[in-house]
Amino acid sequence: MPESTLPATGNFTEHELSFNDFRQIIINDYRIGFESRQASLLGRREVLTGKAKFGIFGDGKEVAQLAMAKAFKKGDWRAGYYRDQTFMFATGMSTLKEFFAQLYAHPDIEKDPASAGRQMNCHYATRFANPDGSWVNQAETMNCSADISTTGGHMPRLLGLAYASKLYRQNKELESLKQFSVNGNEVAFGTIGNGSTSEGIFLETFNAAGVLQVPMAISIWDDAYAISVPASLQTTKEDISEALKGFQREEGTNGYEIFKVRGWDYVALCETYAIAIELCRTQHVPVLIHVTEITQPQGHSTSGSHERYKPADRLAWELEHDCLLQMRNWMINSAIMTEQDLDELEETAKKHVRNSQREAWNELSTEIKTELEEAAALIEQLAQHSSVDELSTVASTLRATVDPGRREIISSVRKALRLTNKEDKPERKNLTDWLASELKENAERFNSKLFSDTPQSPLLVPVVPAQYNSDAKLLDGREILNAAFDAAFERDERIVAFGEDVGAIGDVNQGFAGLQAKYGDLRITDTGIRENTIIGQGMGLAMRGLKPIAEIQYLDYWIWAITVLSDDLASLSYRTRGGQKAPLIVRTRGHRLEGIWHSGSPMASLLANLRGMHICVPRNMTQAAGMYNTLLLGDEPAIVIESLNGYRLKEKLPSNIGEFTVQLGKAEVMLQGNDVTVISYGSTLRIVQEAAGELTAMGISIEIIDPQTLYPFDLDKDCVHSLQKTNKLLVVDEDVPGGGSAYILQNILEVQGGYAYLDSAPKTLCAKAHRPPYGSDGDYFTKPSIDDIIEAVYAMMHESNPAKFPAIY
Ligand SMILES: Cc1ncc(C[n+]2csc(CCOP(=O)(O)OP(=O)(O)O)c2C)c(N)n1
Ligand SMILES: [Mg+2]
Repeated sequence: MPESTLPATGNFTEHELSFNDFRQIIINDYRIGFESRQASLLGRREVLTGKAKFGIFGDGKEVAQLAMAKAFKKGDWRAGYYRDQTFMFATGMSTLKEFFAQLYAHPDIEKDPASAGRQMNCHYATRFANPDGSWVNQAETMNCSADISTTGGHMPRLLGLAYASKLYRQNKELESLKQFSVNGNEVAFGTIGNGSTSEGIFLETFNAAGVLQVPMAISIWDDAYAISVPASLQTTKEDISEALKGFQREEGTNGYEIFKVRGWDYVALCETYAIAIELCRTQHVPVLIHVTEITQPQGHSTSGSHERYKPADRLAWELEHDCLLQMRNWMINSAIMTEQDLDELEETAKKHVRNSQREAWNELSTEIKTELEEAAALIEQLAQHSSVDELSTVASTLRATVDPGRREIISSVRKALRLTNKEDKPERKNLTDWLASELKENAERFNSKLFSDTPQSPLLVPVVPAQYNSDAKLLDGREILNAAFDAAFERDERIVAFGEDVGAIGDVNQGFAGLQAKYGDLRITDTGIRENTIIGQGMGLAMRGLKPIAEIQYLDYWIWAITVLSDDLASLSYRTRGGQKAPLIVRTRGHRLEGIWHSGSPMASLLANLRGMHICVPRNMTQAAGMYNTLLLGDEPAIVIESLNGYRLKEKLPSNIGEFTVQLGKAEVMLQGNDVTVISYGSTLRIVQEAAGELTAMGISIEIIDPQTLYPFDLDKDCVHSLQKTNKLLVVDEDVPGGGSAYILQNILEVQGGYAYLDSAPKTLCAKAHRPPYGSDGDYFTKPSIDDIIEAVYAMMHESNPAKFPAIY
């Protein structure tokens, strides 16, 4: 068979092979491995000569990845890290040219489909979300979830990707969703470096998969180092599979099948992967493949050299045990190829890699040259009609730039426009027009797709108001939620909910009470205490077409899931420029109750770390229910923070509990008033409403606005409309001073332009800077109380009219 007609990697197990077929598969593998190595070598050179910013490569891992690729099938998933280029080439999920396009940060999804130049090199992803919000047929494609740079941070997502196969296999109601799964036969392949197995998140994932028995195959590339730190300082017994032996399944127990194999032994690797993945795929037993004796020929990355920390004998050993060298020798010894033929193959491969690199570079530099030419010409034309001499220098400096980027072009144009801001010339107008259009394109290139922004965005979900029968039942807040969840589970079999105590007892506040009995434990499920992997579990399911609600038991524990929520989930759309999505709904409860870790309202931490997720702060459970209904119809991730002290308050049950929606970003004016605009949300909103009564008695009328969602914030600018009337602003929340309230102020004063309507200083009323102490007295002296609110509003009135409102104290 000629090489060009071969699949990326042939498979030894699929059919009867002649010796020649067998030989060709091996030769093809070697070629892919060798090309990959050349890409690493060339990639490093491109960084050292300044054409790329940073390089981290998969040299030394080639042979193991060729073996792994053989076991990887359509429908399967990868969640890995920056060493996996050979695997990506071998499966056809990436190409050499794309490898270089990413290295050069080409901001075009056609050139770098993984990240459109947004991620460092060797950060892989396939595109499975279409621009119209639909999914690709994942059962027909090989799938790679988008890499992140934080080592180990992808493990929880891996768990979720594997868990989806379990649900698709075991929950027969999902059988029709063929574009996501064929009977749960898909394996989720994970890769991780030996050093990163020291992360808690690895061990958390490892344990969870052992409990859940999901088709998850973790490969550990063990080069005995993590940058400069050796295994002796990383891993108990200096051997991770030895340390994890207790997870080995035994007769009658769950657990793992653990394999150990050397990274330069092609035959053993191929056998191991074939056996391990078959078991994993057919029986849903998680497997660990510990690949030892891996080398790193060029050292960790372009940031330093490994000669600094690896002893001479280790360096010599690495040279000798280079996996490609070992494979090469084996091929010669087994008469698969002669040395001379191998030399030839290698020469051709080198040229091919070089050509791919050049093409990738030229494609980017041609685009940039065109833009540079346009910009320089426009500046020169302006220079001809301008009295500013420096302009021609701006143009000539731009033309002389070595390896220019868009930064230099745009910066030169802006400089030219600054220099000529007193001149009103048509040539200047041409330049400003050109800049405006380039800025628009660059915003698309570098700043777009924080959210999926498809026609399925939750912001576009039609508004269906809650309706009430005349005899609407008055229920506890938790019962309202329970009714909404019941309706949701009834109408959409893709919805699942899980978390600590969510299953059997229906969560600690009983929002899911009775629903496990009704819908089964595959849909409403208890988990271990493992916040990061609860989120990862949800993220993986959401990527595979399910509609998960993952619960973090208390808002204070969000910090235990911050790794996955912030690094992975919130950045997913941005880092793939919309190529992937995970519409996970995170459910939690927070604000005031009792105790330092059960009364937190750390909103600023969420607002800072979760850009890319919607942040919903419903004032009661009806609003929460409407938000869930909205989010379940949309395709973007969100967190909903229910008010801890609201579950037993009475609310009227809407007659359309399963259908009504709450619009995200729509503030609600809770009370009309003229004197002070008070913005609040969640638990404090109710206290503000209570305070309004006493304030009325004091002759003060407040306007109360509930933004309902902090992200997005008040898209119709109702807050500033209110300020136009009252000219006074008070923001009340339970976060620390300068926390969530600062965010709200920034939105109203700066984004909405509210500063123009103020006739006194805007005020915030927040909790104290420390965490809330246990007990009602602790709450009173720490969080904003009704007295605090009344007095804060009164003080503003006193300031503007002391005669009418004399000081209280
Ligand atoms: C959470 C996190 N901590 C630290 C780093 C910095 N860092 C990047 S790679 C690396 C070493 C990883 O070693 P290992 O897991 O053995 O993988 P290898 O690079 O050796 O293949 C470190 C510490 C990071 N990227 N993320
Ligand atoms: Mg390592």
